[in-house]
Amino acid sequence: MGKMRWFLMAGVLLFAVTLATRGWALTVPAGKLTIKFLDWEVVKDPAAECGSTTCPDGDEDSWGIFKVSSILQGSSTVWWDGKDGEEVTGIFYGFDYYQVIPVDNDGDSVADSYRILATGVPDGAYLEVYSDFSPDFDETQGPGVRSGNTYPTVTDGTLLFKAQFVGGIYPSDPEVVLDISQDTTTFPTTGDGAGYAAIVPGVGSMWQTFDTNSFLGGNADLFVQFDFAPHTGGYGWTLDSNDPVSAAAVPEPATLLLLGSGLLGVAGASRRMRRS
Ligand SMILES: [Ca+2]
Ligand SMILES: [Ca+2]
Ligand SMILES: [Ca+2]
Ligand SMILES: [Ca+2]
Repeated sequence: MGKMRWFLMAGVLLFAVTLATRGWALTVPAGKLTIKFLDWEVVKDPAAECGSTTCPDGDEDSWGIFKVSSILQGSSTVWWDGKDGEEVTGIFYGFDYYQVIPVDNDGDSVADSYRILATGVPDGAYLEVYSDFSPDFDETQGPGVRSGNTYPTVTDGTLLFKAQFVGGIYPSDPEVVLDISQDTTTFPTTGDGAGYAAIVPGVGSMWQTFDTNSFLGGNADLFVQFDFAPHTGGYGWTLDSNDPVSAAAVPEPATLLLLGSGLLGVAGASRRMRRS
C-alpha cells in the first residue's frame, strides 16, 4: 500500500475517532451517575383540570424544557455545563393527569394539599436529551415557540437518547408514571415528584450507554426526582424544577472500541512506515 493511501486512511480514522469521542457525544464514565438539571415547565392547574372533570383525557397537562447543570459520580463532578464547550439540554412532554387526591393534613376534613398521579397521553410521556457544541439554550423565547416535540436552542443539537416514562413509582397501578405531591391546594405552588423512565432502544447516539435496566428489576434506566416551585422569571412558564436524575452508564459502545483499535493499527503502520 502506498504512503499516500496510509496517510489518507490515518486521517479518516483520526477524524472518525475525534468525532466519536468528542464532537458527537457527552463523555461519561461507566457506573452510577447523578444528573442535575434546571427546568422550565408549562403545567395546568391539577384541581381545575382533573378535580372536576374526567381524567386522564388524553390531553397533555405538562411539558417543559431543561438544561443539565452537572453530572456526578459519587461526590465527584464528571461533567459540567460548558465543559469542552458543550451544553446538554432536553424536552419532556406527554404527561396527562390521572388522579388528583385531596390530602387533609390537619384533621378538619378540608384538603390542605394534593397528591397528583400522572400518566402518559396515548403515545406516552417522554424525555429527550440533546448535546450541542454551539451552546445557545434560551428559555426566554417562552412556551409558544415549541413545535411538536422540538424547541429552538434546546433540541437543535445531537440527540443522545430518548426515554419513555414507565409505571413503577405507584406500584398498585402501572398506568401511573409520575407521583407528585403539591404542598397546597392553590396553584401554582411548591412540591415534589418522582418517576421512572426507560430508554427507547435504537434512538439517539448514546442510547446503549444508558440502557442498563438499573431500576425496578426491569426495563427502567432512569429514576427522575424533582422539586418544583412557581416560576418567577417571566416569559410565560408556570413552574421551575430542579434536582437529580439517577442513571447508570455502561462503557463506550463497541463501535468506539473498533475505531480505537483501528487507530492503534494505523499508529503501528506509520511506525513501520518510518522504519522502512
Ligand atoms: Ca389531561
Ligand atoms: Ca385540612
Ligand atoms: Ca442548543
Ligand atoms: Ca432499559
